[in-house]
Amino acid sequence: MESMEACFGTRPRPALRRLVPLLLLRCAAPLAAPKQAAAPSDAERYANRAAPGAMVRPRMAFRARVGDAAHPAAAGRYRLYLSDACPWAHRCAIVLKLKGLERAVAVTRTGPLLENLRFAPPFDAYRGWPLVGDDRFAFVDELYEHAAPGYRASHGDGRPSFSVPVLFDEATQTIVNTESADIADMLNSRFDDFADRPDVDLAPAALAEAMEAVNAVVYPAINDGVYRCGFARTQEAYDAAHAAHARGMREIDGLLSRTRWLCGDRFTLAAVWKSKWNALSSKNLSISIKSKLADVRLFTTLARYDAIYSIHFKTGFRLAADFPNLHRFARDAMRLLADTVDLDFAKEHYYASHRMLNPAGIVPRGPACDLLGDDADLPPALTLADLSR
Ligand SMILES: N[C@@H](CCC(=O)N[C@@H](CS)C(=O)NCC(=O)O)C(=O)O
Repeated sequence: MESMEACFGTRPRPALRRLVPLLLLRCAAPLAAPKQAAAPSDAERYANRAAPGAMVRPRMAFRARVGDAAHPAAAGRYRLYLSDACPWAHRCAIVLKLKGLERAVAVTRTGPLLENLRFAPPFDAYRGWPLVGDDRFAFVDELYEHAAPGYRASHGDGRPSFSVPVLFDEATQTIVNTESADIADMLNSRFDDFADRPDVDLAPAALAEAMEAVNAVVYPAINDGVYRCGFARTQEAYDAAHAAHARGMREIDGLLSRTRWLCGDRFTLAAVWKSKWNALSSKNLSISIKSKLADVRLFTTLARYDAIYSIHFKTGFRLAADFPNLHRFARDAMRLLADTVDLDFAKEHYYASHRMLNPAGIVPRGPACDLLGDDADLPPALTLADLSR
């Protein structure tokens, strides 16, 4: 989320380092179904407190679930508000497509520019995204206010978050959830009775621990890591964010030199993290897993990386040149997911919405970053059948 509220945390510890023991524990635990109850969000668990001026995401206000008594699963009842610019919303668009839910869940898309986005107060004029073809709401702020009257006022002088994705319940006229990880999981698992492809399963319960282990690096260091670089407000915060990001990119690139997907057909967590955790290898921790939601999450960041994050967010790397395995992964996934990517639209959003980072709103030409093209070096493209249970 493009949160601009600074966090003046005091502990200068890179986020990734704090995650290592967590990842270790999670990987060592027996595989188990995910617990639904009151699990903290990624944002809460991996809050970025690396340095004064570090970006911190606000806690998402809406975390209900389809399948709860108030929100039973049904076709034609829910609407998803998405922006093709947003990597978090992109997760949901991908799951929607792969599951074949386009007829069961309505979708409203946004225009490219956040209306009156500012870095500092006052935030009264901030409207969020314009909604395309919506006859009820012109901007996302109206949707939030309709579903939760007083939402803007509840933020006082702070900037209200009018983020997408939003999963909206037309029957109750309420927002169910605004957290992409939750929404993607719900689309994957709660709408099977209405999906064209109910057999596609992007997050089998048996692999929950393994996916979580990968996400524990991909989320803070890569998905959110690029934002932590881009919205750092001090050199110190940027340096800390960049160091954690660079480390995560190198580690995931290293993992992908050995597997096709993040949780490739078979890999040992000990091998993945061997450089840091030699002690682990003696414990023979091996988990058999296939391509899962973790890959979706990595892809949405990589698809925007060269054209946007490396320039606009000062992440400082070029995928193709600097991370050959991440680049191979992105090209491989792109063959199945190309029609969910609109890079020109995303570029316009980032460069022209974030005037505090790019005052003239100039959208750079290039760099050339066509992930499609000659794929003779890649295995046969992933198919929907490959994703089925
Ligand atoms: N935690 C949220 C973050 C979503 C998010 O950051 N969305 C951004 C676009 S990339 C947004 O809508 N920002 C506008 C705002 O927060 O007002 C999620 O993963 O769903």
